[in-house]
Amino acid sequence: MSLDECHIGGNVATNAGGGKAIKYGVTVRYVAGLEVITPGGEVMEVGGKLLKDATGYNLIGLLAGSEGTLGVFTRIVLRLLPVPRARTDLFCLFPAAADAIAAVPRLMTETGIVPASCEFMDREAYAAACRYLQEPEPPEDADAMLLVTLDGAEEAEVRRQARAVARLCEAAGATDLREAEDEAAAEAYWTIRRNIGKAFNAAAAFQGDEDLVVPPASIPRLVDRLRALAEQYGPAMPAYGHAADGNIHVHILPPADWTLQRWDAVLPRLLDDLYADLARLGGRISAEHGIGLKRKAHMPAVVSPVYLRSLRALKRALDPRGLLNPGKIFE
Ligand code: LAC
Ligand code: ZN
Repeated sequence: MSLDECHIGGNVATNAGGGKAIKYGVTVRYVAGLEVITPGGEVMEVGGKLLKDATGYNLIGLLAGSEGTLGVFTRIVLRLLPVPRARTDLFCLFPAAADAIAAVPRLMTETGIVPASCEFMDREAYAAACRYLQEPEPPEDADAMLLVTLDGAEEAEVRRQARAVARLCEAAGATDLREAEDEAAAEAYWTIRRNIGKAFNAAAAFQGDEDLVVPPASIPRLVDRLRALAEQYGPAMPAYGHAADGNIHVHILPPADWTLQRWDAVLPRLLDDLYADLARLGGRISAEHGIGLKRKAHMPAVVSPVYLRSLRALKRALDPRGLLNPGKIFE
C-alpha cells in the first residue's frame, strides 16, 4: 500500500484499489470528471461535477485503469465522501492460516457487516515486515492474522460491529484478538501491513510479485492453492492482501541457493499453473497493479480472444499511431 508515495494521476491511471475496496470500491467510483489530452493532441472533457451522466459511452470507466495508453489526464474531478466519525481496528491471530482465510467471506455472510477493510497476512508476510521495521515478530503459534477495520457514522454502531466480528473470529479459530486502544495503536498495525511489499522487495534480488483476484467466496481456495504450488515448485510464496474483496498479493521468493538461471526456468511454469488455477476460479491476473509489460503475455490465460480483440480495437480507434505508452497491456 503506497499511501505515502502515490499520486492521484497514477491512482486513476491504474484504477487503484487498496484496502478499503470491499466497502468503498476502487478509484473509478470516485472519478466524476476528467480533462484528457488525447493522443491526437486535443483537449477532451469527460464528465464533470456530476453524480450521474448517461451521455453516451462511459469513457471514465474506459480511461480509468488505461495505464497511460489512451490519454494524459490534466484535471481530475473527484467525488468526496464525509469521513466516518467512528472507527476501530481488530487484530486477530489464528494458529491455522486456513481458518483465518475461511473466516473472511463468513465475516460478511454471517454477520451482515461490510468491514471498511479486512486484510489477511500469513505469518511469513507479517514477520518479514516486522523484521524490516525492527519490530517484534508475532507469537510463534500465529500462522496468519486478520486486520479488520470497522467504521461508521456512530460509535455505538461500530462497537456493535466490533463485538460481532470478534465473536465470529473466535468461533472461526482465532486464539488472540486485540482491539487497537487508540489511533496510534491502529497505525502501528497498519504500518506493518503497509510495509510487507517493501520488506520483500528488499529481501531478494529476483522474485515474483503477484496481484491475484478471485470472486470473494473463492479466496480460501486460492490461498490453499498458493501453499500447494509453493510446495510443488520450491519457492516460498507468502501471501497477504485485501482478502475481503478477493485480492491477494503473493511474493514468490527463490530459495537462497537458487541461481538466476534456475529461477528463470521455474517461474514461467509456476505462473502458468497459478494462472490456470485463477482462470478456473473465475479470477484475473491483476486486481489493482495493472498489466503493463510484466503480465501482458499472460492475458490470454484469463480473458477470451474477443475480449483481447476489443481492447486492441479500442486502442487502435483512440490512438491509431500507437503513441501513448506503446507496448503496454497487450502484445
Ligand atoms: C499492497 C500493495 C502491494 O497491498 O498493493 O501492499
Ligand atoms: Zn494491494
